[in-house]
Amino acid sequence: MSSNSMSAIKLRRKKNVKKGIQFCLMVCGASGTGRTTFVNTLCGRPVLGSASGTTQPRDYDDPTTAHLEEGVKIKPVTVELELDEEGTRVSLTVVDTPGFGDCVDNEASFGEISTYLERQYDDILAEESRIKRNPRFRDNRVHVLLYFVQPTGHGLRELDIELMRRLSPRVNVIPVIGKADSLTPLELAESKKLIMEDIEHYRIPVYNFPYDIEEDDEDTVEENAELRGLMPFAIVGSEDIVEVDGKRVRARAYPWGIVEVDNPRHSDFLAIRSALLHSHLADLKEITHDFLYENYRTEKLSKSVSSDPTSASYLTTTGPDGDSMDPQSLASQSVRLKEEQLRREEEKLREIEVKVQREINEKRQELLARESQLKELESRMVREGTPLQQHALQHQQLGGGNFMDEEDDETRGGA
Ligand SMILES: Nc1nc2c(ncn2[C@@H]2O[C@H](COP(=O)(O)OP(=O)(O)O)[C@@H](O)[C@H]2O)c(=O)[nH]1
Ligand SMILES: [Mg+2]
Repeated sequence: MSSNSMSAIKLRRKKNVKKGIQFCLMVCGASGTGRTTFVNTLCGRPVLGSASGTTQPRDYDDPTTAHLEEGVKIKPVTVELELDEEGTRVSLTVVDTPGFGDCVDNEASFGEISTYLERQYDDILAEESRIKRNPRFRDNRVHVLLYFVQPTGHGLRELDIELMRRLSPRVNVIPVIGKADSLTPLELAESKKLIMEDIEHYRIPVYNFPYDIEEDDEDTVEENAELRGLMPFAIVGSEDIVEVDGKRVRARAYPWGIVEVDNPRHSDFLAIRSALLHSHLADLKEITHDFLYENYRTEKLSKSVSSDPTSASYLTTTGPDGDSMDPQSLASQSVRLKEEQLRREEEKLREIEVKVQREINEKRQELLARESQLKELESRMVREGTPLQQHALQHQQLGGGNFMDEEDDETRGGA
């Protein structure tokens, strides 16, 4: 291998290392709950910009644009984050969703968000069933959704319940309270309690830092219990740097004091940041792939099978009233679908093989026919004793040697 291609491989490896672990975060919630500010705080730079598409902070004092949402289209943005001095990197994709408020059609934005989540699953599903994989394929599945609850001091609104309920079968939902510095510590504690009570009461399957006292080690149990105890996380975001005790920190400065983003006594920002980007990144990805995606895949495949009239034989696995099937028959069904597809591919290949074989046989037949023609011609010449000159000429035409030599030989041999 040339040194050139060796260094190309090295370079590629370096690039892969540099790119880091991929992770995708979606932020969702009512307009003005601090989603954009949180993302920019998390990334340490203005990743999500204003409505005009620039990265300048938006002018909220302008009454003509203050009510506008920042871009109604769901568009992922990817940033490379260096997490520590050792160079641990995360390639973070952030998906901001259109905010909703009292005057917006909430149903439409619910639909848009869940369609987005499902589309990422569909892409994987399609890629998985391709015979030849696309090397440039990008997995854009959302691993976690931070749902921003307004800092009202109350529990959840109907809208919050509805949305979290609808999206939690498709994505890990973690509830947070946006702009938590609007509440006093007492109000915040009370609000957290009410929100968790609502989540329990309405049985919303949020991501609750699952652990198993019997199976997991002590540290994991302790860490997860602590994080669970913080739910819903109190978020404070700020893109401003303020000097506190001679140190420059990210904070919000008010006439009555300073709220520090990274101070655990002021907000849960550090806790959620470290859970998302360090401690629970892998778990969130695993649940997304092994559980949420797997469920979606099963649902989708069973639906497409039972709606496909050509595969009537599979219908027998559906319950008598069209109910969904039990997991085992669903699993065996998806195996059967794969087998069916492979069988069809094999058939196609066999057809091609047969066609090529037939063409080869035809050519061989042709060749044999020509050979026997040639032989016949030769023996006829011998039989008829063709005049010398003509014979030689014919011989030459048939690929024989030099005319004069032939003549010599014939003269001698014939004597
Ligand atoms: N008090 C307070 N205000 C915030 C916080 N985060 C953002 N804001 C302000 O709330 C307003 C809306 O924030 P933005 O991030 O655009 O919210 P989004 O509509 O959910 O994206 C802006 O004026 C922000 O400066 C916070 O943690 N605390
Ligand atoms: Mg925003």
